[in-house]
Amino acid sequence: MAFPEGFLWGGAVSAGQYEGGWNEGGRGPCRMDYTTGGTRTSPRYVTYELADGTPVKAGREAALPAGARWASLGDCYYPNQVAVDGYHRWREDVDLFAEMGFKVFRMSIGWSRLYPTGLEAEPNRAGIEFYREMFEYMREKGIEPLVTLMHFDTPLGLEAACGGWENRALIDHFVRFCTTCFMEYKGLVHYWLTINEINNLLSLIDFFGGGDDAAYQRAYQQLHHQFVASAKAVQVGHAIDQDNQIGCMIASAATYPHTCDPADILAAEHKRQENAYYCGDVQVFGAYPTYAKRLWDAHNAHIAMEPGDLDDLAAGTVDFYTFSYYNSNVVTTHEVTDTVGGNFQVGARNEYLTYSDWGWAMDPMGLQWQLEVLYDRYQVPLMVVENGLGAFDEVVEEDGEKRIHDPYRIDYLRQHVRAMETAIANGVDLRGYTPWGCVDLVSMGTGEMRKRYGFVYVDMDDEGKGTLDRYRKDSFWWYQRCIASNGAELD
Ligand code: P53
Repeated sequence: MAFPEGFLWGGAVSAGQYEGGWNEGGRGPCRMDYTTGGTRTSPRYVTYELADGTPVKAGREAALPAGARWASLGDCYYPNQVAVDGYHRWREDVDLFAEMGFKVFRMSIGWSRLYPTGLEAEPNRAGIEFYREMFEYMREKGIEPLVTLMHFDTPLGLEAACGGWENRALIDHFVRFCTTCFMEYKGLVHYWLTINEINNLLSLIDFFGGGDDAAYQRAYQQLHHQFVASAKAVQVGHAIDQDNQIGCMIASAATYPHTCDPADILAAEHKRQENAYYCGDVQVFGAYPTYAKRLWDAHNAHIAMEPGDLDDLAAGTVDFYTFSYYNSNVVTTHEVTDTVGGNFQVGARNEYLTYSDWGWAMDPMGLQWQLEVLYDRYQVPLMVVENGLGAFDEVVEEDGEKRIHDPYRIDYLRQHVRAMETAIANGVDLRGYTPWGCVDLVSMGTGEMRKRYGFVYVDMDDEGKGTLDRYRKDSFWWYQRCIASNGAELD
């Protein structure tokens, strides 16, 4: 048997991309709610009004100017405000997951559902009960929750009061939120991830290009605070329930050198250190790696730390390592004309691979490579908690039923399941697989609905039109067979 008994097959979503219900149940806003829809080639914006009422569209990470207020503008669409209405339809979705045979469902707790501004001393009971009902229902259906505590949704109230993660005040606010989650859901949830794709703070500077030293300084400082916050959360989570298994979550695109020029080999390794290992090493080993100083020096970054921070990092190491894997990237020190476009700036084109409609290199063997390298490096259990193909789907009417034929998605997933199988045979301790957007949801990068990942189709378009009804795609039945056979039947 290739996959071990008890292997956790499932799927993944995040609160901000799935739930909607952005101003219901006492929830406070987060930045995503005021972020417009984009496309592969046109960026998303945040919107606000200046004190005199002038509307402004600004870059996604822009700070709110003094006197301005976040605002939805009449001529913009904000896909995350309604998303795919998971807030009201989660029960139907959990039923569909159960029908596919899910053992695990990765979801996130919206921080601002529990703490509307992030600053409150006491949590919002409606938010607490919302997730409790969901966890209880999942348990009834035999589905284990895998819960991300923060998935790109720092409450805007905290940004207003503190400015964001560059302010170490966020550590305590985050730990208070996590403590509430561990206490309230003790016995209902055993698997936790502290911060989604924590390394994005750093690697997205690289993907989008044009980052100056100030951008790196800010990212390294924010990351330090997130490392400490995550490590404190791990300590609290273990103290509250010894059965809690708490992991990190790293975006792990494989990074390859373009040529065998030693300069390319070194450049690719340095990129991996900066974009992936830096965060994983701190969270798994509990200390900054030896190459950290080189990374900081390259951008003249100086990290403010307080006494006790390094002790916290050492005391709050994670129990397992999880990562997202969609694609690989190519790094080179040479001039290249054949580059990859898409919503990220990702370097040279890999002539051995084919690319998705959004310009992401499809590379199943890269997943095997990642699994083997990461397991050898960390020697803690691994989980692939995001993977999948963002693609256009077409709904066709057949025999009065709506069908979605998605052989491209089945093909992508099959190859990645085979890659996991090989890695396991080669000795990797892989515990679970939760493909991204198991029910269609809003793309984080582009804000599109038409970039779909799901086994379950959601009738919703990029202007907010649709019934939000759910339909099973062909991949639904494929994944059901895959799970029922524990990964043996993939055709
Ligand atoms: P979308 C950047 C780099 C790598 C993964 O992405 C990323 C991002 C942010 O876009 O996001 C992760 O939706 C993330 C999910 C996201 C998913 O990958 O742009 O954890 O929230 O939806 C896929 O196609």
